[in-house]
Amino acid sequence: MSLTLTHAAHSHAGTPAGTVTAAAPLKGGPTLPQERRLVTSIPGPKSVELMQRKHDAVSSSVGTMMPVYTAAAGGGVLIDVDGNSLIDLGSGIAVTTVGNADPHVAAAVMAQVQSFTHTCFMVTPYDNYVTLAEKLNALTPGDHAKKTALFNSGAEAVENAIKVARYYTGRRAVVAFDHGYHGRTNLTMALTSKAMPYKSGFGPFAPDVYRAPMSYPYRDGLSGEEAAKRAIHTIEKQIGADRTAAIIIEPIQGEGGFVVPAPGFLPALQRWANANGVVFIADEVQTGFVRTGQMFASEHEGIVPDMMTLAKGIAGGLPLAAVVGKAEIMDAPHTGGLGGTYGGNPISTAAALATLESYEANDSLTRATEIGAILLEVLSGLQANDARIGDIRGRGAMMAIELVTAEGAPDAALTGAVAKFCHNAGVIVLTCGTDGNVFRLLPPLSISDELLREGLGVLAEALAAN
Ligand code: PLZ
Repeated sequence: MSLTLTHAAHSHAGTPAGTVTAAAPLKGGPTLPQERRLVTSIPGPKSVELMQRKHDAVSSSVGTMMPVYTAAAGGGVLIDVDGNSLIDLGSGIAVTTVGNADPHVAAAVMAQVQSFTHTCFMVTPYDNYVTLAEKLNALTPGDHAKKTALFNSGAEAVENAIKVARYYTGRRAVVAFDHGYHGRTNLTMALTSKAMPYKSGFGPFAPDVYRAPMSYPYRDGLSGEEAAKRAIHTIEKQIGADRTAAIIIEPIQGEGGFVVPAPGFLPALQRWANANGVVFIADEVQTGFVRTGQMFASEHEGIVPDMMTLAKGIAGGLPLAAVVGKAEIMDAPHTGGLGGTYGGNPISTAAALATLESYEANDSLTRATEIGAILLEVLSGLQANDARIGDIRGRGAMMAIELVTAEGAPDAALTGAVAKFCHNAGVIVLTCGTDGNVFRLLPPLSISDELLREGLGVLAEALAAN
Protein backbone atom coordinates (compact mmCIF):
# COMPACT_ATOMS: atom_id res chain seq x y z
CA MET A 1 0.00 0.00 0.00
CA SER A 2 1.30 3.42 -0.96
CA LEU A 3 1.99 5.86 1.85
CA THR A 4 1.91 8.89 -0.45
CA LEU A 5 -0.36 11.54 1.05
CA THR A 6 -2.44 13.76 -1.14
CA HIS A 7 -3.36 17.35 -0.38
CA ALA A 8 -6.98 16.32 0.01
CA ALA A 9 -6.12 14.09 2.95
CA HIS A 10 -4.45 17.05 4.65
CA SER A 11 -7.18 19.59 3.99
CA HIS A 12 -7.97 21.66 7.09
CA ALA A 13 -11.40 22.66 5.85
CA GLY A 14 -13.03 19.35 4.97
CA THR A 15 -13.89 16.12 6.69
CA PRO A 16 -10.92 13.73 6.83
CA ALA A 17 -10.89 11.41 3.82
CA GLY A 18 -12.68 8.15 4.43
CA THR A 19 -14.84 9.31 7.35
CA VAL A 20 -17.62 11.05 5.44
CA THR A 21 -21.04 10.21 6.85
CA ALA A 22 -24.48 11.15 5.59
CA ALA A 23 -25.57 12.98 8.74
CA ALA A 24 -24.19 16.44 9.55
CA PRO A 25 -21.42 16.15 12.14
CA LEU A 26 -22.61 16.78 15.70
CA LYS A 27 -20.72 19.57 17.43
CA GLY A 28 -20.23 19.27 21.16
CA GLY A 29 -20.15 21.94 23.82
CA PRO A 30 -22.87 24.08 25.38
CA THR A 31 -24.68 24.66 22.06
CA LEU A 32 -26.13 21.14 22.21
CA PRO A 33 -29.85 21.11 23.15
CA GLN A 34 -29.86 20.98 26.95
CA GLU A 35 -32.48 18.31 27.49
CA ARG A 36 -32.98 14.68 28.49
CA ARG A 37 -34.45 12.95 25.46
CA LEU A 38 -34.64 9.21 24.90
CA VAL A 39 -35.43 8.11 21.35
CA THR A 40 -34.46 4.43 21.83
CA SER A 41 -34.17 2.11 24.80
CA ILE A 42 -30.78 2.28 26.54
CA PRO A 43 -28.57 1.06 24.95
CA GLY A 44 -29.89 1.83 21.47
CA PRO A 45 -29.17 -0.38 18.44
CA LYS A 46 -26.03 1.48 17.32
CA SER A 47 -24.55 1.27 20.81
CA VAL A 48 -25.43 -2.43 20.97
CA GLU A 49 -23.58 -2.98 17.69
CA LEU A 50 -20.54 -1.08 19.02
CA MET A 51 -20.64 -3.11 22.24
CA GLN A 52 -20.41 -6.24 20.10
CA ARG A 53 -17.42 -4.79 18.23
CA LYS A 54 -15.84 -3.83 21.57
CA HIS A 55 -16.42 -7.37 22.79
CA ASP A 56 -14.52 -8.73 19.78
CA ALA A 57 -11.72 -6.14 19.62
CA VAL A 58 -11.07 -4.64 23.04
CA SER A 59 -9.61 -6.47 26.02
CA SER A 60 -12.50 -7.64 28.15
CA SER A 61 -10.46 -6.45 31.16
CA VAL A 62 -11.42 -2.89 30.22
CA GLY A 63 -14.97 -2.54 31.48
CA THR A 64 -17.58 0.07 30.61
CA MET A 65 -20.12 1.23 33.15
CA MET A 66 -22.83 2.23 30.65
CA PRO A 67 -23.09 0.51 27.27
CA VAL A 68 -23.76 3.83 25.56
CA TYR A 69 -21.44 5.17 22.87
CA THR A 70 -20.78 8.91 22.77
CA ALA A 71 -21.33 11.14 19.76
CA ALA A 72 -21.06 14.57 21.42
CA ALA A 73 -21.20 16.19 24.85
CA GLY A 74 -21.39 19.62 26.43
CA GLY A 75 -23.21 21.78 28.94
CA GLY A 76 -24.96 19.15 31.04
CA VAL A 77 -25.68 16.51 28.39
CA LEU A 78 -24.10 13.69 26.45
CA ILE A 79 -25.58 12.69 23.08
CA ASP A 80 -25.16 9.04 22.15
CA VAL A 81 -24.77 7.48 18.70
CA ASP A 82 -28.48 6.62 18.64
CA GLY A 83 -29.49 10.24 19.20
CA ASN A 84 -30.39 9.88 22.89
CA SER A 85 -29.57 12.92 25.02
CA LEU A 86 -28.50 11.94 28.53
CA ILE A 87 -27.97 14.12 31.60
CA ASP A 88 -24.33 13.98 32.70
CA LEU A 89 -23.86 13.75 36.46
CA GLY A 90 -20.42 12.13 36.25
CA SER A 91 -18.14 14.41 34.18
CA GLY A 92 -16.16 11.38 32.98
CA ILE A 93 -15.14 10.77 36.64
CA ALA A 94 -14.70 14.39 37.73
CA VAL A 95 -12.72 15.47 34.67
CA THR A 96 -14.89 17.79 32.56
CA THR A 97 -15.57 20.13 35.47
CA VAL A 98 -15.26 23.12 33.14
CA GLY A 99 -17.77 21.50 30.75
CA ASN A 100 -17.27 19.00 27.95
CA ALA A 101 -15.84 20.53 24.76
CA ASP A 102 -15.75 23.93 26.48
CA PRO A 103 -15.51 26.38 23.53
CA HIS A 104 -12.53 28.27 24.96
CA VAL A 105 -10.65 25.03 25.65
CA ALA A 106 -11.57 23.63 22.22
CA ALA A 107 -10.29 26.80 20.51
CA ALA A 108 -6.99 26.65 22.44
CA VAL A 109 -6.54 22.99 21.51
CA MET A 110 -7.29 23.73 17.83
CA ALA A 111 -4.80 26.59 17.75
CA GLN A 112 -2.08 24.53 19.43
CA VAL A 113 -2.62 21.43 17.32
CA GLN A 114 -2.20 23.49 14.16
CA SER A 115 0.96 25.10 15.49
CA PHE A 116 2.92 22.13 16.86
CA THR A 117 1.72 18.94 18.48
CA HIS A 118 4.82 17.69 20.31
CA THR A 119 8.50 18.30 20.73
CA CYS A 120 9.07 16.63 24.12
CA PHE A 121 9.70 19.20 26.83
CA MET A 122 12.94 17.38 27.72
CA VAL A 123 14.24 17.91 24.17
CA THR A 124 13.13 21.37 23.01
CA PRO A 125 10.84 23.06 25.54
CA TYR A 126 7.94 25.48 24.95
CA ASP A 127 6.37 28.29 26.96
CA ASN A 128 2.92 26.75 27.74
CA TYR A 129 4.55 24.30 30.12
CA VAL A 130 6.38 27.04 32.00
CA THR A 131 3.34 29.34 32.10
CA LEU A 132 1.19 26.55 33.50
CA ALA A 133 3.84 25.75 36.13
CA GLU A 134 3.88 29.43 37.17
CA LYS A 135 0.10 29.45 37.43
CA LEU A 136 -0.08 26.22 39.45
CA ASN A 137 2.65 27.46 41.80
CA ALA A 138 0.61 30.62 42.39
CA LEU A 139 -2.82 28.92 42.65
CA THR A 140 -1.98 26.13 45.11
CA PRO A 141 -2.14 26.75 48.87
CA GLY A 142 0.81 28.33 50.72
CA ASP A 143 2.99 31.31 49.92
CA HIS A 144 6.29 29.40 50.09
CA ALA A 145 8.44 28.97 46.96
CA LYS A 146 6.99 26.19 44.76
CA LYS A 147 8.01 24.19 41.70
CA THR A 148 5.96 22.02 39.34
CA ALA A 149 6.54 18.99 37.11
CA LEU A 150 3.96 17.80 34.56
CA PHE A 151 2.89 14.25 33.72
CA ASN A 152 0.11 12.39 31.88
CA SER A 153 -2.15 10.78 34.46
CA GLY A 154 -3.08 10.95 38.10
CA ALA A 155 -1.26 7.71 38.84
CA GLU A 156 1.89 8.99 37.18
CA ALA A 157 1.74 12.17 39.26
CA VAL A 158 1.41 10.09 42.44
CA GLU A 159 4.33 7.84 41.42
CA ASN A 160 6.50 10.89 40.89
CA ALA A 161 5.46 12.62 44.08
CA ILE A 162 6.54 9.52 46.02
CA LYS A 163 9.82 9.30 44.08
CA VAL A 164 10.61 12.90 44.97
CA ALA A 165 9.56 12.58 48.63
CA ARG A 166 11.78 9.50 49.04
CA TYR A 167 14.72 11.20 47.38
CA TYR A 168 14.28 14.35 49.48
CA THR A 169 13.95 12.57 52.82
CA GLY A 170 16.26 9.63 52.14
CA ARG A 171 13.53 7.48 53.73
CA ARG A 172 11.46 4.69 52.18
CA ALA A 173 8.17 4.14 53.96
CA VAL A 174 5.00 5.67 52.54
CA VAL A 175 1.68 5.81 54.37
CA ALA A 176 -1.70 5.77 52.65
CA PHE A 177 -5.13 5.49 54.27
CA ASP A 178 -8.00 3.03 54.49
CA HIS A 179 -10.42 3.56 51.56
CA GLY A 180 -7.75 5.58 49.73
CA TYR A 181 -7.41 5.44 45.94
CA HIS A 182 -4.29 6.57 44.11
CA GLY A 183 -4.21 4.70 40.79
CA ARG A 184 -3.58 1.42 38.99
CA THR A 185 0.18 1.39 38.29
CA ASN A 186 2.32 -0.86 40.46
CA LEU A 187 3.22 1.64 43.16
CA THR A 188 -0.22 3.26 43.13
CA MET A 189 -1.95 -0.13 43.33
CA ALA A 190 0.01 -0.68 46.52
CA LEU A 191 -1.25 2.69 47.80
CA THR A 192 -4.85 1.96 46.74
CA SER A 193 -6.79 0.12 49.42
CA LYS A 194 -9.52 -1.73 47.51
CA ALA A 195 -8.66 -5.17 46.12
CA MET A 196 -11.46 -5.64 43.57
CA PRO A 197 -11.29 -4.56 40.81
CA TYR A 198 -8.02 -2.67 41.19
CA LYS A 199 -5.50 -5.10 42.69
CA SER A 200 -6.70 -8.70 42.77
CA GLY A 201 -4.32 -10.93 40.85
CA PHE A 202 -1.96 -8.08 39.91
CA GLY A 203 0.63 -8.42 42.67
CA PRO A 204 3.30 -8.49 43.94
CA PHE A 205 2.93 -4.88 44.98
CA ALA A 206 5.58 -2.26 45.67
CA PRO A 207 7.19 -2.66 49.10
CA ASP A 208 7.35 -0.17 51.99
CA VAL A 209 3.77 1.00 51.59
CA TYR A 210 1.63 1.04 54.75
CA ARG A 211 -1.97 1.85 55.52
CA ALA A 212 -3.30 3.88 58.41
CA PRO A 213 -6.90 4.18 59.59
CA MET A 214 -8.89 6.99 57.95
CA SER A 215 -11.26 9.40 59.64
CA TYR A 216 -14.72 8.24 58.53
CA PRO A 217 -17.14 10.13 60.79
CA TYR A 218 -20.30 8.32 59.64
CA ARG A 219 -18.78 4.96 60.50
CA ASP A 220 -16.29 5.60 63.32
CA GLY A 221 -17.97 8.43 65.21
CA LEU A 222 -14.55 9.84 66.12
CA SER A 223 -13.63 13.52 66.19
CA GLY A 224 -10.90 14.67 63.84
CA GLU A 225 -8.39 14.85 66.70
CA GLU A 226 -9.26 11.34 67.93
CA ALA A 227 -9.02 9.86 64.43
CA ALA A 228 -5.69 11.61 63.84
CA LYS A 229 -4.34 10.25 67.13
CA ARG A 230 -5.34 6.74 66.06
CA ALA A 231 -3.68 7.14 62.64
CA ILE A 232 -0.50 8.62 64.09
CA HIS A 233 -0.32 5.84 66.68
CA THR A 234 -0.49 3.28 63.86
CA ILE A 235 2.29 5.02 61.93
CA GLU A 236 4.56 5.46 64.94
CA LYS A 237 4.12 1.91 66.23
CA GLN A 238 4.04 0.01 62.93
CA ILE A 239 6.59 1.99 60.91
CA GLY A 240 8.32 4.70 62.92
CA ALA A 241 8.27 8.39 62.12
CA ASP A 242 11.96 8.42 61.28
CA ARG A 243 11.47 5.78 58.57
CA THR A 244 8.49 7.53 57.00
CA ALA A 245 9.14 9.51 53.82
CA ALA A 246 5.59 10.64 53.15
CA ILE A 247 1.95 10.36 53.96
CA ILE A 248 -0.41 10.63 51.03
CA ILE A 249 -4.09 11.41 51.51
CA GLU A 250 -7.09 12.62 49.51
CA PRO A 251 -8.62 15.60 51.38
CA ILE A 252 -11.97 14.10 50.34
CA GLN A 253 -11.67 10.48 49.26
CA GLY A 254 -12.96 9.85 45.75
CA GLU A 255 -13.22 6.20 44.72
CA GLY A 256 -13.23 5.18 48.40
CA GLY A 257 -16.67 6.70 48.97
CA PHE A 258 -16.48 10.51 49.07
CA VAL A 259 -15.36 10.25 52.67
CA VAL A 260 -14.92 13.70 54.21
CA PRO A 261 -12.69 13.37 57.27
CA ALA A 262 -13.90 14.90 60.53
CA PRO A 263 -12.81 18.54 60.97
CA GLY A 264 -9.33 18.74 62.45
CA PHE A 265 -8.13 15.37 61.11
CA LEU A 266 -6.16 16.78 58.18
CA PRO A 267 -4.63 19.69 60.13
CA ALA A 268 -3.51 17.31 62.92
CA LEU A 269 -1.89 14.97 60.39
CA GLN A 270 -0.18 17.87 58.72
CA ARG A 271 1.18 19.17 62.05
CA TRP A 272 2.53 15.71 62.87
CA ALA A 273 4.13 15.36 59.41
CA ASN A 274 5.76 18.78 59.64
CA ALA A 275 7.08 18.06 63.13
CA ASN A 276 8.59 14.74 62.02
CA GLY A 277 10.17 15.63 58.69
CA VAL A 278 7.53 13.59 56.84
CA VAL A 279 6.39 14.96 53.47
CA PHE A 280 2.63 15.62 53.52
CA ILE A 281 1.18 14.88 50.06
CA ALA A 282 -2.40 15.87 49.27
CA ASP A 283 -3.72 13.79 46.38
CA GLU A 284 -6.15 16.28 44.83
CA VAL A 285 -6.48 14.40 41.55
CA GLN A 286 -10.26 14.13 42.07
CA THR A 287 -10.94 17.07 44.39
CA GLY A 288 -8.76 19.68 42.69
CA PHE A 289 -9.75 22.56 40.44
CA VAL A 290 -12.89 24.28 41.69
CA ARG A 291 -15.13 21.21 42.04
CA THR A 292 -15.53 21.37 45.82
CA GLY A 293 -16.21 25.12 45.91
CA GLN A 294 -12.56 25.98 46.51
CA MET A 295 -9.77 25.82 43.94
CA PHE A 296 -8.39 22.90 46.02
CA ALA A 297 -10.16 20.90 48.72
CA SER A 298 -7.18 21.38 51.08
CA GLU A 299 -8.30 24.99 51.41
CA HIS A 300 -11.54 24.06 53.21
CA GLU A 301 -9.44 23.20 56.26
CA GLY A 302 -6.55 25.56 55.69
CA ILE A 303 -4.15 22.73 54.89
CA VAL A 304 -0.88 23.67 53.22
CA PRO A 305 0.49 20.43 51.74
CA ASP A 306 4.21 20.00 51.10
CA MET A 307 3.28 18.45 47.76
CA MET A 308 0.09 18.06 45.75
CA THR A 309 -0.87 15.70 42.95
CA LEU A 310 -3.28 17.15 40.40
CA ALA A 311 -4.97 15.86 37.24
CA LYS A 312 -8.58 15.37 36.03
CA GLY A 313 -10.14 18.86 36.20
CA ILE A 314 -6.88 20.51 35.18
CA ALA A 315 -7.32 20.44 31.39
CA GLY A 316 -10.99 20.07 30.41
CA GLY A 317 -10.59 16.43 29.36
CA LEU A 318 -7.09 16.43 27.85
CA PRO A 319 -4.70 14.04 29.63
CA LEU A 320 -2.48 16.02 31.97
CA ALA A 321 -1.27 15.75 35.55
CA ALA A 322 0.97 17.79 37.81
CA VAL A 323 3.04 17.51 40.93
CA VAL A 324 3.35 20.85 42.69
CA GLY A 325 5.48 21.13 45.78
CA LYS A 326 7.86 23.08 47.94
CA ALA A 327 10.76 24.21 45.77
CA GLU A 328 13.39 22.57 47.99
CA ILE A 329 11.57 19.21 47.79
CA MET A 330 10.83 19.39 44.06
CA ASP A 331 14.43 20.37 43.30
CA ALA A 332 15.96 17.58 45.40
CA PRO A 333 16.44 14.86 42.73
CA HIS A 334 19.25 15.22 40.18
CA THR A 335 18.54 17.00 36.89
CA GLY A 336 17.02 14.51 34.47
CA GLY A 337 15.66 12.41 37.34
CA LEU A 338 12.05 13.26 36.44
CA GLY A 339 10.43 13.23 33.03
CA GLY A 340 8.69 11.20 30.36
CA THR A 341 8.06 11.49 26.62
CA TYR A 342 4.68 13.18 26.81
CA GLY A 343 4.63 14.86 30.23
CA GLY A 344 3.23 18.37 29.81
CA ASN A 345 2.37 17.78 26.14
CA PRO A 346 1.76 21.17 24.46
CA ILE A 347 -1.86 20.37 23.51
CA SER A 348 -2.70 19.42 27.08
CA THR A 349 -0.92 22.44 28.55
CA ALA A 350 -2.74 24.75 26.09
CA ALA A 351 -6.00 23.12 27.19
CA ALA A 352 -5.06 23.58 30.85
CA LEU A 353 -4.32 27.29 30.46
CA ALA A 354 -7.66 27.77 28.68
CA THR A 355 -9.44 25.69 31.33
CA LEU A 356 -8.07 27.93 34.09
CA GLU A 357 -9.23 30.99 32.11
CA SER A 358 -12.70 29.48 31.67
CA TYR A 359 -12.97 28.76 35.41
CA GLU A 360 -12.22 32.40 36.04
CA ALA A 361 -14.45 33.80 33.28
CA ASN A 362 -17.40 31.58 34.32
CA ASP A 363 -17.04 32.39 38.04
CA SER A 364 -16.84 28.64 38.54
CA LEU A 365 -16.13 28.77 42.28
CA THR A 366 -19.53 30.38 42.81
CA ARG A 367 -21.12 27.88 40.44
CA ALA A 368 -19.63 24.90 42.31
CA THR A 369 -21.02 26.28 45.57
CA GLU A 370 -24.47 26.85 44.00
CA ILE A 371 -24.52 23.30 42.63
CA GLY A 372 -23.50 22.05 46.08
CA ALA A 373 -26.44 23.88 47.63
CA ILE A 374 -28.89 22.31 45.16
CA LEU A 375 -27.42 18.84 45.71
CA LEU A 376 -27.62 19.22 49.49
CA GLU A 377 -31.18 20.57 49.39
CA VAL A 378 -32.51 17.77 47.17
CA LEU A 379 -30.57 14.96 48.87
CA SER A 380 -31.61 16.16 52.35
CA GLY A 381 -35.24 16.18 51.16
CA LEU A 382 -34.86 12.58 50.01
CA GLN A 383 -33.13 11.51 53.23
CA ALA A 384 -35.96 12.95 55.36
CA ASN A 385 -38.28 10.23 54.00
CA ASP A 386 -35.81 7.44 53.34
CA ALA A 387 -33.86 5.75 56.14
CA ARG A 388 -31.76 3.90 53.55
CA ILE A 389 -29.85 7.14 52.92
CA GLY A 390 -27.50 6.76 55.87
CA ASP A 391 -25.27 9.69 55.10
CA ILE A 392 -25.00 12.66 52.76
CA ARG A 393 -21.50 14.04 52.36
CA GLY A 394 -19.13 15.92 50.13
CA ARG A 395 -18.53 19.53 49.20
CA GLY A 396 -19.77 21.62 46.29
CA ALA A 397 -20.24 19.66 43.09
CA MET A 398 -18.73 16.53 44.69
CA MET A 399 -21.53 15.04 46.76
CA ALA A 400 -22.67 11.52 47.59
CA ILE A 401 -25.16 9.45 49.54
CA GLU A 402 -24.22 6.27 51.40
CA LEU A 403 -26.99 3.66 51.15
CA VAL A 404 -27.54 1.20 53.98
CA THR A 405 -29.91 -1.59 55.00
CA ALA A 406 -32.36 -1.34 57.90
CA GLU A 407 -29.55 -2.75 60.09
CA GLY A 408 -27.17 -0.04 58.89
CA ALA A 409 -25.03 -2.38 56.77
CA PRO A 410 -23.69 -1.17 53.40
CA ASP A 411 -26.26 -1.87 50.67
CA ALA A 412 -24.35 -2.37 47.43
CA ALA A 413 -27.26 -4.16 45.76
CA LEU A 414 -29.58 -1.19 46.26
CA THR A 415 -26.86 1.21 45.12
CA GLY A 416 -26.32 -0.77 41.93
CA ALA A 417 -30.07 -1.00 41.24
CA VAL A 418 -30.55 2.75 41.75
CA ALA A 419 -27.66 3.52 39.39
CA LYS A 420 -29.03 1.10 36.78
CA PHE A 421 -32.46 2.74 36.96
CA CYS A 422 -30.87 6.16 36.39
CA HIS A 423 -28.83 4.87 33.45
CA ASN A 424 -31.91 3.39 31.77
CA ALA A 425 -33.76 6.65 32.31
CA GLY A 426 -31.01 8.66 30.62
CA VAL A 427 -28.96 9.93 33.56
CA ILE A 428 -25.24 9.18 33.81
CA VAL A 429 -24.32 8.50 37.44
CA LEU A 430 -21.44 6.73 39.16
CA THR A 431 -21.09 4.68 42.30
CA CYS A 432 -18.06 4.29 44.56
CA GLY A 433 -17.01 3.19 48.04
CA THR A 434 -14.99 0.29 49.40
CA ASP A 435 -18.32 -1.49 49.92
CA GLY A 436 -19.84 -0.29 46.65
CA ASN A 437 -22.71 1.39 48.47
CA VAL A 438 -22.02 5.05 47.75
CA PHE A 439 -23.89 6.86 45.01
CA ARG A 440 -21.87 9.88 43.87
CA LEU A 441 -22.71 13.02 41.98
CA LEU A 442 -20.06 14.88 39.97
CA PRO A 443 -21.91 17.12 37.52
CA PRO A 444 -20.00 19.40 35.15
CA LEU A 445 -20.22 23.00 36.37
CA SER A 446 -21.68 23.86 32.96
CA ILE A 447 -24.93 22.04 33.77
CA SER A 448 -28.08 24.17 34.20
CA ASP A 449 -30.04 24.16 37.47
CA GLU A 450 -33.01 22.78 35.56
CA LEU A 451 -31.15 19.80 34.15
CA LEU A 452 -29.44 19.09 37.47
CA ARG A 453 -32.81 19.05 39.25
CA GLU A 454 -34.28 16.83 36.54
CA GLY A 455 -31.42 14.38 36.98
CA LEU A 456 -31.94 14.37 40.76
CA GLY A 457 -35.66 13.83 40.12
CA VAL A 458 -34.72 10.61 38.31
CA LEU A 459 -32.65 9.60 41.35
CA ALA A 460 -35.75 10.15 43.51
CA GLU A 461 -37.77 7.92 41.14
CA ALA A 462 -35.01 5.31 41.26
CA LEU A 463 -35.07 5.23 45.06
CA ALA A 464 -38.87 5.03 45.06
CA ALA A 465 -38.80 2.13 42.58
CA ASN A 466 -36.26 0.03 44.50
N1 PLZ B 1 -5.75 9.78 42.71
C1 PLZ B 1 -7.55 10.69 44.10
O1 PLZ B 1 -9.28 9.78 42.03
C2 PLZ B 1 -8.40 8.49 39.61
C3 PLZ B 1 -10.13 6.14 38.69
C4 PLZ B 1 -10.95 5.45 37.70
P1 PLZ B 1 -5.52 8.37 36.80
N2 PLZ B 1 -9.74 8.20 39.94
C5 PLZ B 1 -10.55 7.57 38.92
C6 PLZ B 1 -10.52 4.04 37.51
O2 PLZ B 1 -11.30 3.14 37.83
O3 PLZ B 1 -9.39 3.83 37.03
C7 PLZ B 1 -7.47 8.95 40.71
C8 PLZ B 1 -7.96 9.59 41.87
C9 PLZ B 1 -7.06 9.99 42.86
C10 PLZ B 1 -5.25 9.19 41.61
C11 PLZ B 1 -6.09 8.77 40.59
C12 PLZ B 1 -5.47 8.13 39.39
O4 PLZ B 1 -5.62 8.96 38.28
O5 PLZ B 1 -5.51 9.59 35.92
O6 PLZ B 1 -6.73 7.48 36.61
O7 PLZ B 1 -4.25 7.61 36.74
